[in-house]
Amino acid sequence: MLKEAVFHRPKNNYAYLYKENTLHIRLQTKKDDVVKATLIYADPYNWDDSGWIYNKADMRLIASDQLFDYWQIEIYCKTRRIRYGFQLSDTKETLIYTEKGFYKEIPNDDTAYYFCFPFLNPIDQFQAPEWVKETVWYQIFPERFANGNETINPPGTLPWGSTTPTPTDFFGGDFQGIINHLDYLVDLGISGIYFTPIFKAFSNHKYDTIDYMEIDPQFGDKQTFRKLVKACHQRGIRIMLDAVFNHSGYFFEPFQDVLKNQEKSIYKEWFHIESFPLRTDPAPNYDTFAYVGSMPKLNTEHPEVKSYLLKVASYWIEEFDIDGWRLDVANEVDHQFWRDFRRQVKSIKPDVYILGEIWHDSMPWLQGDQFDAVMNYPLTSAALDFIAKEKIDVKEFVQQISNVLLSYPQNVNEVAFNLLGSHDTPRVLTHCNNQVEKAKLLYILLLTMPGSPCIYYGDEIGMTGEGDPGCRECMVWDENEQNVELKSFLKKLIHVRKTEKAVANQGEFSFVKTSDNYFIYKLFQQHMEIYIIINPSNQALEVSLPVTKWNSAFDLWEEDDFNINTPIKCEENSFKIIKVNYS
Ligand code: ARE
Repeated sequence: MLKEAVFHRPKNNYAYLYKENTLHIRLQTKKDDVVKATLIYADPYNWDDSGWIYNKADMRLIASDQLFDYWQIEIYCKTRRIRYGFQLSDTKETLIYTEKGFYKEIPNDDTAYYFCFPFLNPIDQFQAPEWVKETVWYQIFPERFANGNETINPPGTLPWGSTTPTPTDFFGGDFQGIINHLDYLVDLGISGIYFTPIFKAFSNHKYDTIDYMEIDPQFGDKQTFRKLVKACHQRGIRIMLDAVFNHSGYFFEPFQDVLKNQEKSIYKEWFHIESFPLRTDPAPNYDTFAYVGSMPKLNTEHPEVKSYLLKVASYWIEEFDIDGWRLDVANEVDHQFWRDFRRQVKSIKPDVYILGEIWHDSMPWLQGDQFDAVMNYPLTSAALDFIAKEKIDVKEFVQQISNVLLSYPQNVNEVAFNLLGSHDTPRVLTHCNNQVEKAKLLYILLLTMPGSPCIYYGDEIGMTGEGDPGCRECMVWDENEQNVELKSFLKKLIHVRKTEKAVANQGEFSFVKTSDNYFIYKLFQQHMEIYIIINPSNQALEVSLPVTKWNSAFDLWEEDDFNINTPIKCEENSFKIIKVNYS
């Protein structure tokens, strides 16, 4: 056994409180090394004259990546205290792995050897809003969705869709435009909208805030925004806004005050300034987002800044009843700020969704005290590399997805913000080289994998575009120019997700079969399994489902009964969604 590869650590993604009195415990071992892993566990105070009385339970090999195997078990802890270790066997030996190292025999003279999850305090359980699990998001870049009120067009507004956007164009998208098209979103099946920033700002993207308490006049006023939120809520659509708290815009009043009064400004500590006078050339002498001089970094450790931004966060919830905050450049703001942010916003609206924009491993923010989720870009890149770009094979894709899922507790995965693209990336169909069948397979993954899926405006009608600003073209409203077939496909898929609870994050996910050119995963719920077969290859395949028990089966896509005993024909670049019931 390769002992160096064996790893476990309590109170993170390797051991966490999943639900009341229930722990998930995971273990890492070298790939293809350990053949059996058994958990040894009990209440630490469970003793008699012979020593510690422990229980044993076999763990399940749940996934593997390039280097490691991962084992998992769900344990109900009646007394809510637990010490535990692992009994590991390879073909040659059996060893006991504990917090203090490896042993040949199970030590039971002292529970101090063992890993310790001291007490399962309910308040420490990671808890995100339940509604997020069933939500299907739609991301709107307000400047480009629809122009419903030409009288508030900013100066120099171009005719809608007249040209491919440059970084500085304006086309006049606004709130009234969104209100006018809400029925379109309802028809698609959308239940949440994520808006990129809407506060008063200089640019078309509004990430350079001038006033956090005002709506940008090109979008409308507060009354129109209130109307928009209400209209959405009436239609069962939740609203998430973008909080740009890492930096302000150049024309934010406190920054303007520093520019004016330099060292004497009462706001000088609101920013991270290296020296005076402030300059932007050749590089800013103050901290910024990236090297963008027009985005001075805010000093979120400063009590006044913190108090101001927390007031902003509360205001839009209290006054407008928004349902979520997406936090821009979330990983460059201090953790303490986010802890206070969470406490504050959850005290006003306990089921508000807090979504951090982080593209990397985010466990430090997902312990239950800061964010509910992050934007799941690692899933995006695995899916695109595999299906759209054909850069990785089935095996590597499965490994990468397993890695993403194992990086977090299951309750974190259930509310992850899954996306195939955004206002920062090329559009899905462009990644797919305009092959719609590929994009459809990506949507199958997006809508059936654990997490809360988000569709970027216009992707559903087959819009294309490279990265920023190419991905920010005006929404196409002329049906003759929309890919209506793709739209109907997505509408049907959203409907399947909504009607089948196992798909909407209530089912346990696992890969069940991988071959050179296809793979199958399942979503499991009591007495029911949903199998998803994906064949991204250029050949039709005959596939059989690894089902051991079944009473009836149903093809959810074709809406027809299904005979599990006959091999399934899966066309090239195609998929199947099969529901199996058993008693
Ligand atoms: C503008 C121009 C760009 C130009 C850029 C730099 O449009 O063409 O390249 O300036 O001069 C906003 C606007 C952008 C604007 C930018 C700067 O939307 O249009 O770009 O401001 O003015 C990293 C960050 C992540 C960030 C992305 C873009 O970690 O936080 O980069 N995303 C948010 C928003 C953006 C927004 C900002 C931040 C700033 O979503 O829309 O930009 O408020 C890797 C890395 C990631 C990296 C990612 C993307 O995977 O690991 O860290 O994200 O790539 O580059």
